[in-house]
Amino acid sequence: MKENPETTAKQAFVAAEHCHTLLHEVFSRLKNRKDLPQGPLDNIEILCKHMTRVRTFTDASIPKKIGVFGRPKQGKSSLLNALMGVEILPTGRATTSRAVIEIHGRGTGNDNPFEVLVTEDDGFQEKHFPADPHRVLEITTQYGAHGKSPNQQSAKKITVVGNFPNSNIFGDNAHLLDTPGAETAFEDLDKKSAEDREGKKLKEDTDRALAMLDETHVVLFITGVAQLESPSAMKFYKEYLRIRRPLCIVNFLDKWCPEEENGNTDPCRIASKIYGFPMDRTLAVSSKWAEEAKYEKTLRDKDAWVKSGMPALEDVIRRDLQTLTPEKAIGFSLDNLVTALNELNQSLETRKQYFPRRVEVVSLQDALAQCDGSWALSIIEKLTALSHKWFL
Ligand SMILES: Nc1nc2c(ncn2[C@@H]2O[C@H](COP(=O)(O)OP(=O)(O)OP(=O)(O)O)[C@@H](O)[C@H]2O)c(=O)[nH]1
Ligand SMILES: [Mg+2]
Repeated sequence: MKENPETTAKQAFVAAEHCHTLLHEVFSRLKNRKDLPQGPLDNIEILCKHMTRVRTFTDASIPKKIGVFGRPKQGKSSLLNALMGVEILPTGRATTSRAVIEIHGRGTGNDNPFEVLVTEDDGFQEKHFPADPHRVLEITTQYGAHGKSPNQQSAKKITVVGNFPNSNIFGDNAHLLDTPGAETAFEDLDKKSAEDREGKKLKEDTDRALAMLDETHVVLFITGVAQLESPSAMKFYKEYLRIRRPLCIVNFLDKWCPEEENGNTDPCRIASKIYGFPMDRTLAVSSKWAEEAKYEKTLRDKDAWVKSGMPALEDVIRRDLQTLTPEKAIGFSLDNLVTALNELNQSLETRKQYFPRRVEVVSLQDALAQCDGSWALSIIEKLTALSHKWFL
């Protein structure tokens, strides 16, 4: 008899809990060892954090949030407009995004107009039904940006719900988050005392930024090619983002001048060196080229779109969204755990102290045995092979 999908999802979720326990126990045994190389320890911590996020999806209807973080004016809103395939977020040199803007895609076949929910600073909420994207942009500019005109009103959060036929991201039940330059809050907080008024405001901004980070499942960290060495961005990345395994995006590719960079044609390589970004998670894009290639799929210049880096970015985002499901996350975590344990560069006897314990492995295998699907069987086989090594 075929299992009901809800039971199957629950069983996969239980297996994810056991996998998280296994990772957490390994990390607890390792974390205070100063004599071990930091890289593999960091990677195991990242896997634990990843599993924490996977465990928030207790139900398939819970959306996955993709958030863009970076210094002001690095092109966060422009990048999101390109990923959505429509210009509904305020961008520009003069305006600064102020409110958090969350965008929900409705999925195909639903032609209802946009809905925009504005939550003002005092908690008051109002709903708008703009007829077209241009009207949405007017609303997000009026409430979500400041610096352009004295008529602008402030809002804490804006939620836009709509149809995004030019986007390849929303199909995975994802929400997008545009965040005001979060890391400046951390930088300035260092300088200001939390006692004075401005300090209090910054403390609020910082707390909000951290809360936003905690509810973001796929973190995009964006920096312009000209700002690669910004100290506040580096600090923010190292302290808060690195552990969340972000996708690192180097924007303004159209401004990259290889002649000025000793002929180096790859800004990702430089960014990766400066920050320690993993190369396989670093991408260069130009939101300007994406806009020039045209957002509308039917009008799009395909070569120019590829050159802008957007299709490659869409692919890795979708891949990351996949790794948030227990089915993918468990296999992915175990593979990476094995790599990290091998990288400890210790003798087998020393490494054995950190290997998963038999009880942790058996609990995970038992939970996987209850799951329906070839994915679970292949992980059970993998674990059996590993057990021969771990428990000899
Ligand atoms: N040449 C070029 N300009 C870009 C690119 N991306 C963004 N811009 C421009 O840079 C300016 C800032 O872009 P935004 O998207 O508003 O940046 P932001 O990070 O959202 O800014 P804040 O919300 O104020 O923090 C705008 O004038 C954009 O048109 C790019 O890839 N190339
Ligand atoms: Mg912005």
